[in-house]
Amino acid sequence: MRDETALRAALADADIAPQLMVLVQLTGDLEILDEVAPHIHGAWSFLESVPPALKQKVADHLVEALQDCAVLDRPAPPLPPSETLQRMMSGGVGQTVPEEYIPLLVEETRLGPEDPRAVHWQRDPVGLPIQDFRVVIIGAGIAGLGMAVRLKEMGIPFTILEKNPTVGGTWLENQYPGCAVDTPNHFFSFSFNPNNKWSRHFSQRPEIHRYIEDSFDKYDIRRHVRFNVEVTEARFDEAAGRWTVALRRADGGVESLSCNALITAVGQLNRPSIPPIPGLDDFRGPMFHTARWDGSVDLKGKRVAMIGTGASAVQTGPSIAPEVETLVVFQRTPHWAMHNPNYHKAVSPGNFWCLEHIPYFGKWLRFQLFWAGSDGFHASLQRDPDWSQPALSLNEANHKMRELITDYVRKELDGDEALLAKVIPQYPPYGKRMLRDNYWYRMLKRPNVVLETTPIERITEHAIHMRDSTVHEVDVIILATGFQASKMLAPMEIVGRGGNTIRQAWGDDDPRAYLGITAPGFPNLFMIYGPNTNLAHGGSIIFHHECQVRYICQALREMIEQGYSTLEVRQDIHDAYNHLLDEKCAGMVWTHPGVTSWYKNKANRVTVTSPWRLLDYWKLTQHFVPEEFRAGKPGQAARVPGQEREAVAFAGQLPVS
Ligand code: NA7
Repeated sequence: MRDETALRAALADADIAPQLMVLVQLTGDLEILDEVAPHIHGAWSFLESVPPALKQKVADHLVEALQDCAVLDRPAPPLPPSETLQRMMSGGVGQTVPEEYIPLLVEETRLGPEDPRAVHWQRDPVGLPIQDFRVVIIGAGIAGLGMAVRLKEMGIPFTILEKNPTVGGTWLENQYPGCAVDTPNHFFSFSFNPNNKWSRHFSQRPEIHRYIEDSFDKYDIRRHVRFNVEVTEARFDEAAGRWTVALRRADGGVESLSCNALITAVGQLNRPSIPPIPGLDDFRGPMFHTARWDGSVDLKGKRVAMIGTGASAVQTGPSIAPEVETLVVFQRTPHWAMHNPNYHKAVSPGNFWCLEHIPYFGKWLRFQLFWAGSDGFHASLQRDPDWSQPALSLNEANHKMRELITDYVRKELDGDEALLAKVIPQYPPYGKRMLRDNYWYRMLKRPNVVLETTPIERITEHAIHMRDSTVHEVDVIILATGFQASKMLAPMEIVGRGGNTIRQAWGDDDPRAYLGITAPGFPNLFMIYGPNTNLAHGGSIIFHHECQVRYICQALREMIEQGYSTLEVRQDIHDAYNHLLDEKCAGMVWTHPGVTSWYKNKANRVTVTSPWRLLDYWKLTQHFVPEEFRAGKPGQAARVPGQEREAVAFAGQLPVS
């Protein structure tokens, strides 16, 4: 290390766990691991009580190790054996990291020298008809970007169709004040493109959007995107094994494209849900949805109404409350919101420096955050049939969480029990999406903020009328009312084999797919962020996208290498998977009686959210299994590759945790 002073200053300020991990990795010194580990009580950086003298010892040893590396010009040390890694990881997060997670963690953090999520050709690509294969991706958000990067690596030609004038998807469209990520940023980023420059642990929208834009440029994907074109219809021609994609240009003109494989990367949360409140259209003042924020409306000094108290509302409300004259929040059902001490914090200068200059620091930080926010809560979201308070919670751990959050909220509300009773849900924590407290409760205590919990009766030209005859005169209405999540792929008309449409297959709001990626009747169609792939217990949606992208790349590889013109998941495989999925959801918090959320459809079926642990889904999508599909070659009927097998014993394959 050239600049020891800067290094020492950074280490004095940086998180101890990643420092320790780097040290152990560089030196193999497990003694210091054993010395420090007992003082680490959890994966979040604030859950350690390492004595200053011990921190200094770690720093001194690390300075020495880094100097040795630099002086000896040593190559990166080989990956420690799995047992050592497990010991290191467990020590680093103060919990036992089960052995089964190690391969996933090594992959997610890219601790090894390879890029394990890259899909390589199994046959010599020279001579394969790769250039004749055309892929269309719909959507230039995070999912479309991740897909494009991998297709590019494989040399498969593709075009991205994007309805917006630029990239970013949900991070472009949601421009409401306070919009931010609530997954820790250092793992809310592609595993192949980590970002050392996040300014905050949970960054604001502009920074995330910039990351997406930079990634499009870094991988030179932008030139593959056609902007301002909205896909209206996609129709499959079985004989040709191709999709014809109809699109509408901004000038109103229409055209069509043909491709072998169609990949939807349109997100789940981009069609605003406008509440059917009587009189909504009669309102004379500005009224807009959070995802269609009207920046031309100056809220300063205005009487503002905000309908909804979900994730968008808890970010918007505290951001506008200080400037508006009054803010009336209309809560239909309260949400649970957790406190995280890092939520509003900037990344410390020490961490920032170490991320930039110390090899592996970022990888170990990513590991730590992944562990902090992944499968830890999954077990506590399962219903205990013998639990004594089933209306309020699911099991002992879930009940403890209820009590912890309630205590926290009580403090935030200065012991205002009347307000507390209004904001603490009657359903178990995690029944709806768990929010991060963005000073929401403090906001409710402001003199210019009113929490209204009576149902809305109707809206008139200048006011919102409540069922108890209260009238709130307002100047502006903000609809923080969420999205039509279950109406997946709408409003596109997707016409599959035999002229059947996706709406016929799914109805208005009952989407199903195998692994959330592919559906029978729709050959050569793959979805990213499809049915039951949203994450609600933890994790980063980018992680899930990467799982899906790898799987899709393997499917396309199979098509190209085997010369298949069609690839369609078997109905029995799809049905068995969905049966298991429904069974799994039935025991989980989202189906708790009395909870409504965007995770479910009108029939109370969970359509959006995944019931699997991240580990399970990672395993399920790790290897494309050709026998689960029917494949067709030009001029031949589709069949199951290899021998004709009946339904594979799926229950045995699916990890049911
Ligand atoms: P959400 O989480 O779906 O929240 C929508 C909110 O709007 C929620 O509080 C709803 O109450 C409320 N709502 C919806 N319709 C009405 C009507 N008709 N009357 C009163 N209140 C209503 O959407 P967000 O945009 O906040 O977050 C969506 C996701 O985007 C988020 O989880 C992140 O993943 C990103 P309810 O709870 O249904 O009683």
